Formats: sequence, C-alpha cells, structure tokens
Amino acid sequence: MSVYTIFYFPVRGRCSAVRMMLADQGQDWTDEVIKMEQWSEGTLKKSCIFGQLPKFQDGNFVLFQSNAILRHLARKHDLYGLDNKEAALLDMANDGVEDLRVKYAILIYKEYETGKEAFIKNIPAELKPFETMLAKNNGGKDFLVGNKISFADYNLVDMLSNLEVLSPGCLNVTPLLKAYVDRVLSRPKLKAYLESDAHKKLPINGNGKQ
Ligand code: 6SG
Repeated sequence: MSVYTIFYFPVRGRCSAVRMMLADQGQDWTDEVIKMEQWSEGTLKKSCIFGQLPKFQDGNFVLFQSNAILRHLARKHDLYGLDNKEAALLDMANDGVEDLRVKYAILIYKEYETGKEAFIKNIPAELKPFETMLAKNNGGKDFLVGNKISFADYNLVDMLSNLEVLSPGCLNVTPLLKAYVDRVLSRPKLKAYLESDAHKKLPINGNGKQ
C-alpha cells in the first residue's frame, strides 16, 4: 500500500501537477476516484474542510487545497529550492500559475463559448512573466529557479500543456518556455506516466471541454 492517497474526481484537473510530481520522483500513490453520484450524496463533501476535492492523505495526515498538497510534497521531497530566497521565488511563480489556472477554469467551466477567442488572444501576455523568469535563470536552460526541478515547474508545465491543448502552437511565441516544457515532459519517469493509461484515460476537465 502506498503512503499517499489522492481523493479526486475522475479528471486530471487540479491533481495533474501532484501526480506528475509524484511520478517523476518515483513515488507511488493510490487514486481514490470519487464519482459525481458519491459526491452529490454529500457526506464526503461535508467532511472536507473547504467542501471541495482534492483531498490528500500522507499516511494518517489529511490535507486539502491542491497548492498546499504540492508544497507539502515539495518540502518532503526536496523540490522547494535550495534556500529561503529560492523558495520565495518558487512561491511567486506558483502563485502566478494559480492566477492563470483560475482564469483557465473560469473559461472552461463558465465562459467556453463566449470567452474562448479572447482568452486565446491573451495567452502570449499570460506567458510573458514565465518566459522572463526563465530567461533570467541561466538563459532559460534550466528551470524556473536554480538548476533543480521544483513543485512550481510541475504546476507550470501542467498548466502550459493544457494551454497547448486549448490552442495548439500557442507556446511558439515563447521559445524558452516551449523548450523548457519539452525538456520537462521528456524526463523518463514523467514521460512514462504521461503515456500510461492511468493518465490518458482521464479527461483534463470535468465537463469534457479542453
Ligand atoms: C472542483 O475547485 O474537477 N475543487 C472542485 N468541486 C465540487 O462541490 N482551491 C481548491 C484547490 O486548489 C479548489 C478545489 C476545486 O484544491 S475541481 C470541487 O471540489 C464542489 O465544489 C475542478 C473539477 N471539476 C469537476 C466537477 C466536480 C463536481 C462538479 C464538476 C466531476 C465532474 C463532474 C462531476 C464530477 Fe464534477
């Protein structure tokens, strides 16, 4: 039995970066898939501190909020920078990814028909801060911060992969980001996970839009 358990809907959504990180770090986990019928019944929702999934267990330790889960695992598996300043820069980057993820979720779940064109038009502006961060770190040849992968890299690469599905070729305007995404996605353990049925069978989002 694995020490880590993820309770989530049968989607990639807010657990994709967590799963990518665990897979790439050679960690095992159990997926407890929560179908809508079970969720609508209400008991599990009432037991979740914010009334939402994902729920995460590290042994008996229970945690909610996808970014808190990423950070907990980052502290445990040394994916949170080399010092306080690197950690702060990673927090900055990850908060930027969160802002983008919220806009993406609003598009997918609320405004897909009316807002898609404007969202796609604005992608280059959304990418620019991350391209700038990369450029400032060894000319973009490494990761967001330093020369070691971090929790924020998994979160950013997952988000950018979703944007590539929404608007194929959208990363072409930011060549450093594009090369970085390709580099991270070609890491052997991560690549094997992304090619697995466990990953491929899950839709990106819960409403079939992408
Ligand atoms: C939705 O928003 O999947 N959690 C979601 N929705 C159910 O009753 N800040 C936190 C975090 O970072 C945000 C949590 C997040 O962890 S994720 C949740 O719990 C609720 O509020 C996106 C997602 N949506 C799919 C979905 C869940 C319920 C209705 C739509 C799955 C798809 C259709 C049915 C089941 Fe469905």
